[in-house]
Amino acid sequence: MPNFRKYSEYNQYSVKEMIKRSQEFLIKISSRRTVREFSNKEVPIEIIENCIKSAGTAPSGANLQPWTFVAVSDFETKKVIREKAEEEEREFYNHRAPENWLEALEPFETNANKPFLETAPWLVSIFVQKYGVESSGKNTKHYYTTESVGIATGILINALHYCGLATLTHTPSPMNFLNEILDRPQNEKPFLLLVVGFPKDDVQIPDISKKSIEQISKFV
Ligand code: IYR
Repeated sequence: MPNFRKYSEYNQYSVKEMIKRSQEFLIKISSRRTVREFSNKEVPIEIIENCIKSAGTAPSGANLQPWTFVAVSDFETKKVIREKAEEEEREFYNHRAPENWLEALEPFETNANKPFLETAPWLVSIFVQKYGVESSGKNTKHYYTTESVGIATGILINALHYCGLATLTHTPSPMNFLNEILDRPQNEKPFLLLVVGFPKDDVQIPDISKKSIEQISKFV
């Protein structure tokens, strides 16, 4: 059992300071946009490592931290990931996707072509550990795995944005090919593939907006 200790790293602010910080954070996070075209400019590994460390601070069911982040910069590996992802995407766009799904995607002008999987300097493949495996080989239970990895991924996206990097949450479906390419065990299920780097010069983004506070919340 863990011991308890004083929460000495907690920061307390005045209400005035809290309001200011909430406004500052809102401005900062509101400038995050998904991009689909990346520059090939390198991003130092230290930044990616620190952002993954940040993601690793996320709360998780019973603190079992049911995630694995595989950061890929090796060009040959990125190339194979692109080939396999495009195979799945062609199947999706040409056969599997229902008409209304394709319609919903129209504003984003996405298609089966995924050059960013080679261009971007980093692909972070995020896996959910559906259960744990002890060194003896015995399986152990994990709890709320999807919720936990979703929260960690949110922190990762936020950390990368804070550093001045752009991301694209890419979800080729099915993504099982990532287990094979990245040599991940059976208890790990691909969650999503986060494309990370600098936006291409003068990148264009869809002119879309977020829902208002009234639309997304209710105060009772
Ligand atoms: N995975 C496909 C399709 C796709 C689906 C949704 I929902 C998006 O928001 C974006 C794309 C692709 O990556 O093109």
